Amino acid sequence: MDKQARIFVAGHRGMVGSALVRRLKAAGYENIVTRTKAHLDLTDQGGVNLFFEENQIDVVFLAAARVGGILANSTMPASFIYENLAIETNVIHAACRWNVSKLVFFGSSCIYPKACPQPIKEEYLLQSELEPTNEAYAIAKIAGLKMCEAYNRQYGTHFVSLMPTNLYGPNDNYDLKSSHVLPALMRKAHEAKLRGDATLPVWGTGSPRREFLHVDDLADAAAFLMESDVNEGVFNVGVGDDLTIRELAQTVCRVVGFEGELVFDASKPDGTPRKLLDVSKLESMGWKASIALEEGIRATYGDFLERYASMPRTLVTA
Ligand code: GFB
Repeated sequence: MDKQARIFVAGHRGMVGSALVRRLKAAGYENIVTRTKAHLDLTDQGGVNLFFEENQIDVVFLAAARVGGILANSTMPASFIYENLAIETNVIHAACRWNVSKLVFFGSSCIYPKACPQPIKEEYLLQSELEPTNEAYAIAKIAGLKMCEAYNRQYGTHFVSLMPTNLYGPNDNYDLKSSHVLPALMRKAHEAKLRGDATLPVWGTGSPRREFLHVDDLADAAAFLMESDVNEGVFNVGVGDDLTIRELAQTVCRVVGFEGELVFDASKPDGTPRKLLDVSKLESMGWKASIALEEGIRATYGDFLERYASMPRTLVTA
């Protein structure tokens, strides 16, 4: 891969996009193109088309997306389906029109059916019903990967899709109304420790199982795919192992140093019972995750502490 290639990282301010920029810069890529939302609204079709017309982009990482945890997904389904469909439609179509040589699209493990056999292979897609709490987001992400396949078939483009499991790492969202479980528990445990609380509220029953991938591992997998001669397909990315939400909460508390008791709130949704990815397809090509969960959570807690002072404090705590 030419180190001078013009690489557009869409969504560079997010957790995934910022990890990609770090990874690409470390590998010596010199022409990384980014735009803030104020300068380029990816839901604006005309603006996106003009951006591609003017910028001779060689490679696209489509990491821009409306994302959120179980509560945000279930209460704002219209925003999740509209914004993600608009971003995907505009960027994928313009990338084809303006002759981008390779595009990596990022989806999510929630695209797979709720009652999937575990671990989940790529070919289980669309075999049965989706998990209702994130159906709108999943439909949008399925549309994105199907667009990549359709453009490859009709126009001979080289668009590949990565389906990461639940992600965490530096630059995560710590707003408790919209965050995923790992950053939410980190913040709650930290604040409970500061207040000297005896208990920590955890949503749901604690029994769902989740797999967690450090975002630097995802960025590494994406760079690996970009540099490979693979030009189509869907690839799961994960660590190949999962744990219960209870075990995750215990791990986060150990890292943060909160010694109180976990209290489960079964009035909050559990979501899908399990979504462990089968990662053998990417592994057979020679890529494997390398950051162990507790080590990754420790590093992420360091990042959280640096950001904590500047976080708004008007957030819900339950
Ligand atoms: O990470 P999370 O919001 O999303 O929740 P999903 C995972 C599990 O953790 C659920 C529980 O069973 C939650 O009830 N949980 C416990 C908490 N305490 C908390 C908390 O304080 N905050 C949050 N957020 N959860 C999302 C999808 O599903 O995952 C998206 O909605 C996407 O579409 C994303 O796929 C990766 O893993 O259930």
